[in-house]
Parts: sequence; C-alpha cells; structure tokens
Amino acid sequence: MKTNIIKGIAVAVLAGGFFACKPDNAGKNGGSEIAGDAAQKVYVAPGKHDEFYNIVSGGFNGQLSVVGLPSGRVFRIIPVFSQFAENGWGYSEETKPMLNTSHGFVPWDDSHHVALSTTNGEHDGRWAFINGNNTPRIARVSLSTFRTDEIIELPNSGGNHSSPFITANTEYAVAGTRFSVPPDANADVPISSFKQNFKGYISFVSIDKTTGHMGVKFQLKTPGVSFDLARAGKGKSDGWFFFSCYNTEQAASLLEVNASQKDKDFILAVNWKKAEEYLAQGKGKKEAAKYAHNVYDEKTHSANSTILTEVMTLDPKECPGMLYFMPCPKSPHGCDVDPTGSYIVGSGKLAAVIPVFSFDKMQKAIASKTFDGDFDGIPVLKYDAVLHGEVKKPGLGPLHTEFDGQGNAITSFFVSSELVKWNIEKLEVLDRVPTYYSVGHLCIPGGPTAKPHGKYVIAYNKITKDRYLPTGPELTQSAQLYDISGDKMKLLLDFPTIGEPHYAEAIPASLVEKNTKKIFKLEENNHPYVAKGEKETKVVRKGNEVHVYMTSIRSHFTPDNIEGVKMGDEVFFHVTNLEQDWDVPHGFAVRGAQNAEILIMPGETSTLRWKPTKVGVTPMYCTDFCSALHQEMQGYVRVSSAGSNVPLTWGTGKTPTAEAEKKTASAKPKLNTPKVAMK
Ligand code: K7E
Ligand code: CUA
Repeated sequence: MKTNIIKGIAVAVLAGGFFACKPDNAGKNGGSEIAGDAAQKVYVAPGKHDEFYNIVSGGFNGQLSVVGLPSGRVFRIIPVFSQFAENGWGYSEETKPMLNTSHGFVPWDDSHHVALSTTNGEHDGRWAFINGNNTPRIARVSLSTFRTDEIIELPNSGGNHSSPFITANTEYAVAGTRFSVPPDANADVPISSFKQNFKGYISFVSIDKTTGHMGVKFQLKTPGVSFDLARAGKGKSDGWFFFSCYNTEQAASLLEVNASQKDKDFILAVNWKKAEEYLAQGKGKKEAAKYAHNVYDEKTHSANSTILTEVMTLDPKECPGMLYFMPCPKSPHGCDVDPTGSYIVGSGKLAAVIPVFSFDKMQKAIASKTFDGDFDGIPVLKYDAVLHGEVKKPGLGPLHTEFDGQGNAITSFFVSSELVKWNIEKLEVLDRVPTYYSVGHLCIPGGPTAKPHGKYVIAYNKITKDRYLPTGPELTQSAQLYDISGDKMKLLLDFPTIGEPHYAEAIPASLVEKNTKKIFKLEENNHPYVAKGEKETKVVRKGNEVHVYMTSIRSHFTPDNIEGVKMGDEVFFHVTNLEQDWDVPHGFAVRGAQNAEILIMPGETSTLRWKPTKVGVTPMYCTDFCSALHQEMQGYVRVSSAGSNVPLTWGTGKTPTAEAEKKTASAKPKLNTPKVAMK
C-alpha cells in the first residue's frame, strides 16, 4: 500500500519526464496562456519603484537575493554564508570572522528559508533571518544596510533545515535539526546505535528586541527523528511551535525506503512558553558543546567571532506537558500555520490528502488526554481528535502552503506541478494553476504572517527546461508570478532567480525603503585602522607586517605610491572611503592578490591582505567606476627583495623616492593631492 503510493508517484514522475507532469486543466485558466493584462500588471515604468521587496534564499549559493515585485528585477545579492568576491565578503579581514565555525572557516552553505522579523505577527521590516543547512547556522541580515550582521552556529545539530522560523514577536528564531546526530558531548558512537544515541535537537535562539543579537537560549533534546519544516503559532496559538518530522522510523540508511514505512509521521507541537517555565524552574542542564557566534559591528566595520563552549538543554522526559506529537500522513514536508493561528496544515509528500489540524481541538485532546500511546515517552494525540479535516484529492506531492488573508490557502504540488487554492474552513479546492515546472516553495507577500498582504503568489520552480534561452547544461532557476486578487489565479510573469530559491518572503516596500542606510558616518567610524582624512594616512611596519592606512576619494588613493615593502612581508591595505555621499563606493584591488577585491562604502574602512609574490612594481587600482577620472584612480607598490634596504616611504602627488631623498628623520611626505569631485 505504502510502496504503491511511492511507485505511483514515481511512475507519474517518470511518465511525465519529470517536468511535463501537467495537471488536467493546463491551459484552461493560465497554463501557457497568460492574463491579457499581464504586461500592464507587472510593468514598472523606468524610474518607478516596485511595490514589494522579495527576499529570496539562494539555496546552494549560500546567499540571499533582493528582487522587486511585480517586476521580477534583481536589485542585490546579499552574501551570507558564502564568500563573495564581488565585494570582498568573507575575503576582507573584517568579514572573515563572520564565516568562522567550530569547524574553522566554512565559506559556503546551503540556505533554504528566509524569515522576516515580525511584531505581533506582522512584518516590521527590521531583519531577515536565514538558515545554513550544511554547517548548522542562522544568520541575521539587516534590512537597513542589506548586509549580514550576525551568524550563530547551532551545536548538537546536523543539517539545519527546519530553520529559521520566528515567533510572533521575534522573541526566538527556532531551528530543528534535519539529521539527528549524537550529542556533541558523546558523539563517537556506532551509527547502528541510532535509536539509543541519536537525538533531534531543537534550538531556541533568542533575539534581542533592540539590537537583534542572537544567543542559543536553550535546546530541546527530542527523540532522533528528522525535522523538516516548522512554524510558530500566532494569535491563539502564540506560545506554541509546530514541526513536521519524518523518519519517525529512525532509520540511518536507505531512508528513501526505510523512512517511508509508516502511513503517518508526526507534527511535533512544542509549548515553548512551558519550556521557558521549566527553564526558570532550573530544569535546564548545561551540556558541553562548541559553536561559533559571529557579530559584525557597524561602528568598527569589523566582525568578531567567539567560540562558545556550553549550551542549556531541556529533556522532555523531565518536562511533562511541553511536547506532543500529532500523527500526520505521510513524510510531511511543509508545516504551516494560518493567519489566525487556529489551523496547522501538514503537507505529506507521499500523502493523498492535506490534513488540517485544529489548535482548539489539540488543546481539548491534551486536556482530555486523548492519546494514542507515546513515542519515546512523548504523548501521541489521536489523529481524529486533533483533525479539523482533510482536503481531498488536492494534487500530487504537496510541499508548502501559504495564506492569502481571505480565508484561503494556496499549496504547492511538486509532482503534479501546480498551485492549488483551497478554503481553510470548508477544505474545498477552489482553483488550480499549473507551474512550469515542479514548484517547490511558494510565497504570498506576508503569507506566513498574521496579516498577509496578498495580491500575488510566486512559485519557485525546481525545474526550468524550456522556459528560457538555453545556457548549456545549467539553466537559470525559475520563478513565476501569479495575480491572486481575483477568484482565479492568473499567471503574469516568469522571471529567473539566483541560485536555487527555496523559500522567500515578500514585504511592502513602504516598510523597508524608508529605513535604508545611505552612508556610514565617517565621524562614527571606530575601525582601529581608520584614516578619517588624508592627513591621517600613513604606512607602519610591525615586523613583517606592513599596515597601510589608506584613504579613497574621487579620484585618488592616499598614499598611491608606496616603497619599502619586501618579499616575505604581509601587507594590509586598510582603505577608508572618505566619501559621504550615497552611492559612491570605491573598490580596491592589487595585482596578484590571492583573495578578492574589496568594495568600500562611503565612510567605511575595509582591509585587503596582500602577500607579495614577486619583486617589482605592482599596480593597485579602484574597481568601481566612481567618477570621470575613475581610470586614473590607481597607484603603485614597489616590492623589493627580502634583504633590501629600500626605506619605507609613501605619498600621493610626489614620487616616494624623491621624497625619500629629501627625507629628514621624522618628516612625513607632503601631500599634494589634486581635488577632483565629479561622478
Ligand atoms: Cu521545500 Cu528546503 Cu523548504 Cu526547498 S525545502 S522546496
Ligand atoms: Cu574610485 Cu573608481
């Protein structure tokens, strides 16, 4: 029976060549047909702004991208877990610590889920959170600077997939481990001891109200299962958290078969307010663990990485009433809570129905102890006792559900490649539209919040095939925008995306635009190597280290001639961009640098480390076309052999050698810099 369903799906997939598995109504109301006024609906006139920011995860590129809706225009890539040579993220000395982990420097990750901060369950436009699935981490990105401000590693975790999901007032970003693993403190155990030794840790990462700073407040040490996705309760269910789990079979090998045995897996309901009470009562235990906490400081323009060594854990066995399992058919993926907080939707990848659970019924079942036994000591609630109802024959392979704020849900179906709209109360299918092809996540602006903004749904498709000009074996990833303002969903636009988008959120531009940071104030720059004006520029030797306190302003560097660097030296170019105008970055690059360029924003200091590899004169230059004389924004470093006695000299506007000849013991070179200020 179970295998039949799997086979059935496999056959459907194979027969459809994995991509042409079109639903019956393809073409009827938006298949390859698009709405007649589609062009008008997505057209954003030159110079006009989009209505929504779409913050999109980049999947295997470890980044976020910022897209405008409805136009689908890409504005920015925000590097998070991955080095980004374009602006020096993870290459500059200041940002390298951001990618530090208990495993050392990890310059990549796999990012699936975006969570925008909320207040009272509604978007507040402050931060975006995103997960690192590979080396378990959560990052916080500022929606003012559009930069990654903080990254925290999660101990006792393997595969941070069910992450990050936030509580209604952004008290916590919560993360469940996808791979159960033995706890860090007792990790060297046989794989065959899965049932005894492997645990599914759930991390509650607290978020400071004002600064946004994160800390692992506590972890729940749950039975070894795979947590897939999650959502916080809201409204009446605020204080609860829901996680879909698969592999309740607790298999460690060939999960394709071994973790698809049971007809029902679970949704785990966590009463986190109760967890806080137990914590306050001293029920927590500190466990040894090693994990990194990296914070970027906007004033020093530098990141600090700290390795933490213990974490607070709660054992559910000692905390009755904190956890309950709700049976959920079958290998559930998405676990989504409607805007009122009354209903929890489970999407079983191999299930023929969509079960909708009722929070009220769940409370009653808990009060009346309507249990169906337990799983590793945690009560399992009776399916019928907690079920609001099932959506029958919704489609094949349901993955994720979002809400339109009008009492309806839209669910994505990977296998039957469609979006299906249904009514939450009545559980009736209202509409379906095909996607091209095989949709994964979907996004309605504000869809996971208490007040969805509605208007559009975006399908993030897994398979692209023929939708765009071909580019060899690797094709762009594909998103599709649909109008959901009427009864019927209407396809408006295809647009390519960056990396592999999994989840994305969209937020009205009005909540974000006004807070955008335009410059960093020079007077607030506390970088230890800042030069706040050309008079403060200098070159300092400390043994083999040569520190260049450099400035950039249209259109020259100070100093732009340096001599006295020797083979074996390590040169640190600390470049301060003196500009105080919006949109005037300068770049900095040196021939043969074995890292990247750096791109320095107005008022910022950034450091490029360069280890000379050859004797000779090496050019350096600005990489960002900053003025009419941008091409002139260049200079030279002379590198001499290790034993040479060329003195350390520097300057702009005079060649350092000439200076050196006239040099008195303490005099610094006189600066004579032409002022050119145009862009
Ligand atoms: Cu469905 Cu990783 Cu959220 Cu992708 S996951 S689709
Ligand atoms: Cu500065 Cu180009």
